[in-house]
Amino acid sequence: MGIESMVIGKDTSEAEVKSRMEAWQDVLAHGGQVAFVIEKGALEYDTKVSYSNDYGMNREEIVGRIAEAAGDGFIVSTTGKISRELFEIRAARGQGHGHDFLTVGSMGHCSSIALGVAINKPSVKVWCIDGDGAALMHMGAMGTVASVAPKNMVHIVLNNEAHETVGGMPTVSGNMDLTKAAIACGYPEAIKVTNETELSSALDRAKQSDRLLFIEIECALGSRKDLGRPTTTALENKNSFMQELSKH
Ligand SMILES: Cc1ncc(C[n+]2csc(CCOP(=O)(O)OP(=O)(O)O)c2C)c(N)n1
Repeated sequence: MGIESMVIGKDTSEAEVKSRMEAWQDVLAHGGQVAFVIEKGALEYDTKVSYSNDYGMNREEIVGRIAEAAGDGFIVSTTGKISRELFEIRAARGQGHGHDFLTVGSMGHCSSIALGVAINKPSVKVWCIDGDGAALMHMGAMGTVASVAPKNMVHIVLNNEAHETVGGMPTVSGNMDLTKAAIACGYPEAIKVTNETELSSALDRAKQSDRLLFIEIECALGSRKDLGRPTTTALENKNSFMQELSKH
């Protein structure tokens, strides 16, 4: 792409950055682009930033509950730790991964992918597990999902009011009402879950429901320190998901 770059690591000095900036003046003066690539741990702050919300339910436990409720259904999960947690839950339970599509990288697109599956496989139930940041990133998808309103789809948003996967920076979902937004978009039914009891009844409702359902679940920030990453490639995941779907 013709973009000059410099990797900044732990040992890079300020002088090195400064001299590279000077060397790049000519590129910038001619409308060119330059990039710094910052390695993990390269930057430090004196003040520790910590994010929090007021919610109590743990995201990984909620994902586990949804996987249990989904049973033989198919799950399309969003980018980030939600999919990583789902992958590890399946492994811990000795289950395969063929009923899960992990939307690696494509933040905001899992409800659109779930919609495509739901339209084309009306005999299976499709459970979409979204994040608030991802849902907000491509919120237009909610209007599309609601306008099609597949009877066999459940759209769940785990709302921790943050981009937890990448550090916990707040989203704007704390200033708005996603459940009301879903109704305004045209979802025929939308439920907000704030505690364990409501979670159980919402998941029961989702199992029985024969119309498009939206569920927003308030959840705490944080995740396991030792949370791993899927051990299968995205291509393997897609192929096994399609193979399982083709049986229906
Ligand atoms: C277009 C795009 N921007 C940024 C990212 C990096 N990214 C991966 S997960 C994530 C945060 C997702 O936040 P949310 O959907 O709220 O889920 P949470 O991590 O809080 O569970 C970000 C910013 C990405 N994958 N794609």
